[in-house]
Formats: sequence, structure tokens, C-alpha cells
Amino acid sequence: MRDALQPQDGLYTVLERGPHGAGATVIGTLSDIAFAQDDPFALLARFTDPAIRLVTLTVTSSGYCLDSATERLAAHHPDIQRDLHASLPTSALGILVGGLARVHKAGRRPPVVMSCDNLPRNGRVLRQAAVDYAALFDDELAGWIASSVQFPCSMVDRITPATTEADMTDAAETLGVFDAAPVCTEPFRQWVIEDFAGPRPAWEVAGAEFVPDVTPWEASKLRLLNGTHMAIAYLGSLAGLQTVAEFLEDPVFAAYALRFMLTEQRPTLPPSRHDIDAYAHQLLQRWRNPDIAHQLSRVGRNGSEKLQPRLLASVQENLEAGRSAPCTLLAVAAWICCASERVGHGHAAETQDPLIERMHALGAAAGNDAERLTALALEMEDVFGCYLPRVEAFRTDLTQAVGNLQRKGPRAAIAALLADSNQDLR
Ligand code: CS2
Repeated sequence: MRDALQPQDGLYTVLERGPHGAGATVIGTLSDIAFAQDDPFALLARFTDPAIRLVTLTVTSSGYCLDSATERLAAHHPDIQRDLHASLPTSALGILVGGLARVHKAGRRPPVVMSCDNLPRNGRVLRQAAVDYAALFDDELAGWIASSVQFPCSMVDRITPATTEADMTDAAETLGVFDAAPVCTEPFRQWVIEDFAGPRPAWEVAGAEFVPDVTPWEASKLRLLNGTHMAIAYLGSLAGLQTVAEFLEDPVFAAYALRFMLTEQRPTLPPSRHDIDAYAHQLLQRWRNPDIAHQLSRVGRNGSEKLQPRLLASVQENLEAGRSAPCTLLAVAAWICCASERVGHGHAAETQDPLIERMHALGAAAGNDAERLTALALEMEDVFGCYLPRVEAFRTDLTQAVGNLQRKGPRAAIAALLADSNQDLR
């Protein structure tokens, strides 16, 4: 037997870890690998293979190079600019549009293109981004993509922390062969896909659901799971914690997470027959999984791009409906403190974000003045848009939340918030 798996083996290990035990599965669905950064041509050429009926993307929201205010392609994005000046593209959008251009030129039927990323209306957004990209050099291609390619929406849910050395050792001990890239995951998995026309694998046999409209699943996942993840990432880092499970161990933080989901995010979800109460409690259980070390630093990456769909959109809807959203504002305030490194009595931790230099600069300019820090942050139209920063109640409450976090630290700020809202309920 060989001692290590090789990419050409097409195998990878999935380590499933849960409160009821662990298991390892070897997945053998990969039949070939083309790595675009090394050989973009190989990937582009695959598009015209008539056997390719589906192209799926799992590249995280940053991989779409979008302008967060308009959700359209940001043509000035460095990755897009680099593509436009190179002989072959290397961005995800560039490869996709370049591949579709080859299919169009060859007069072939296009593949179905499916986004598996955490973006609201991911299929629609991807279609528009692909059309925008094509229109940069070929209007006819842009029109063909818009009218002939199917871009179904989908919602994928499975918590998978970054692979660690320990995961590699575990995989090697379990299998007797070294795998440099095992995937460690929780037992839970869900994939909901918008119906589309044409042949496809029988994914439903493995539990995927095909539905006419993904919106209710997508909205509850983005606002409850991903939105709360962001709140946990920034408030937890300020509290000096490392993982999501550690955050949930503290009853004050757990009560905050539940209140955030049920009182502030739930009223903003589209009407559906889904049991949101049960979903929120199931999330708490999943996050508490002691065998999954989901790092806060990873969950909090690229917050400036995720704030709008996961937190700010619901703040706006709540304010417009006359509801307050103190838990959400505290999460947004925690991002401002972490990214600007103005943490007051909280713990400092490195935050990874494309806007980190701007955030550091405004942190330096604001010093310890919470009002100035908030005002400077709200000038970032690409993060906050132009509507919310003009709403007086939003500005005042956010400034207060930033000040509270800096003065009291996250735990005391949350305890005070919970005590206040309990008072309101009496
Ligand atoms: C997380 C997600 O990092 C993040 O943005 O919220 O990766 C989350 O773990 C997955 O969406 C779970 O399905």
C-alpha cells in the first residue's frame, strides 16, 4: 500500500465529528483535478467537453468580486483588472465567463451553473456578475449568457472548520494512509436546490432537496446561522475566546445568540411554514458540538463584505418596521472595534479583511473617541451604504454600542443589554 493519497487518486477523507461519536469516510467522487492558478487553460478547455453538464462554484462570497452596495460585479476589483490584462483569466468569474465563451463559440448547449456560496439569491447574483463580466468585452456573449444559461439558486449548509495538523494525524491513524487535505465536519448536512431543467445526478438520493424557490431556506440560513456566526466571531474575539463552541459555553453569550436570532432576525424572514424556533435551537446545539473547533478568526474573515446581507439588511428592516435591534447593533459595533483595533477593555485579535488598512487608519484617527470612530466607520459607503448612516437612531444607537463595548467589554455589555431588554418585556 502507498503511504500517502495523491491528487490523482481522486480520493479525500471526510472526518465527521459529533457529540455521538466520530467517523471517517473516504470519498471517491473526484475523477480529475485542474488547478486554475497553475493551469487556467486546462480548466477553460473542460467547458467544451460535452460530458460537462453542470458547473458548481464554492468560492466564498469574496470570490465573486462584487460591489457590496449594488451586488453587481466590481469591474475595478484587482482580480478582474488582472484578468482583463492577462492572456488567460484566473479569477472564478473570469474562468466561468471564459469557459462559457468557448461553449458559445463552439455552438454547444451550455452547462447549468450553480452557486453553492453564502450569498442571498446566489444564482441570480452569479448570473448578473457573469453577464457584467462578459459585457466588459463582448455584448453578444453577455446577452447569450443572460438568455441561455440556467443559474439555479442553492443553499448549502455544513460547518467545516479549517483542516488542522491534528485532523491529518487522525485521518492517517484511521486509514493507515496519509491524506494532506482531509475535511473535518459536523454530522449535519443540508443542500436545497432550485429546480432546473436538464439531466443531473440523483442528488436527492443522498438527501439534497429540489424546490421551486430556495428563498425561505436561504434567508433563515444567512440571517440566523451566518449572521449569528458573525456576531459570535467579533464579540467572542473581544472576549478573548478562540472558537464558536467556547462562546456558547457561557450562558450569557448563549442567551444573547438566541435573543439575536429569535427577537431580531426572525421578524425579518420571509413568511414560510418553517419552524424557526426549532431551527434556532438546533443551531445552538450544532455550535456547541465539542468536537468541532470552529475558529472565530476564520468565521470573522472578510466581515466588511458580509455585514450587509447578514446584519445590516435586517437592522434596516427592523428600523423601518419600528423595531429596535440592539443585539444586531452590538454585533456591528463589535466588528468596528475589532477591525479598527479600538477594542477598549476587550481583547485584541487580528482580523482578516480586504478593508483592514482603512479600518486601522480610521482607528488611529479616532483614538479612544467612540463617537468619532463610529462616525468615520459610517463614512464607508461600500460597507454601510448611504441609507443607514443617515438614520439618526441608527447612528446614535451604534455609537452607544461601540462605547459600551469599549468601556465594559463584551460580556458586561451583553449582560446589560439582556437586562435592559428583559426590563422591556416586563
Ligand atoms: C460561516 C460559514 O465563515 C462563515 O461565513 O458562517 O462558513 C458557515 O460555517 C457555513 O455556511 C455553514 O454552512
